[in-house]
Amino acid sequence: MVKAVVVLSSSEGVKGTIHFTQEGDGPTTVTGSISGLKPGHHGFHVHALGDTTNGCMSTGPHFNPAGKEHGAPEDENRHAGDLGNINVGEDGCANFTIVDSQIPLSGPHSIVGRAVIVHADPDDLGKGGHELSKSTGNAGGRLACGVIGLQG
Ligand SMILES: [Cu+2]
Ligand SMILES: [Zn+2]
Repeated sequence: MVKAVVVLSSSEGVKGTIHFTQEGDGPTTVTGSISGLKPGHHGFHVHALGDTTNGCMSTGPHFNPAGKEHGAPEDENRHAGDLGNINVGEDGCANFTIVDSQIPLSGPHSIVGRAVIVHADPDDLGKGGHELSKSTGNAGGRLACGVIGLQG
C-alpha cells in the first residue's frame, strides 16, 4: 500500500486535507475534506508540477502524460489529472471519495510530487463549448493548491 497526502493552502481561506491510497497496481482512492469554499461545483485536478514558488500559478497545466484533451474522469479522452468536480454544500464544506485508475502513486506516471488544485468554478468536463473547455474545462481561477507528498 502506498499512501500520499496533500495539505491545501490558499490565500482565500480555503483549508483541507486530501489522502491518497493505492494497493499494488490497483486504482487510487482519493479521500478529501475541504472547507471555506463557495457552495456548488468546483473543478478538481492534478496539475503537472509540484512547484508552488508562485503559489498555485506555477504548478503547470493538468497532468497529461498521454497527450490527450481535457475531459471527464469517466472519458477515454481525458488528462490523467482530470478528476472532475467536487460538490460543496451550503456549509462551504466538501467531503468526498474518488476512485480513479489514472493517478498512480508510483511508477513513471506517478502523481507524487505534483499538485492538486481546487478551482473557483465548475469544470465543464470538456463539453462546455468554451474555447477553454478542451484544455482546462473552463474551471476559473486556482483557489487552493497543495503538493502531493508521500505518507508513511
Ligand atoms: Cu486545474
Ligand atoms: Zn484536464
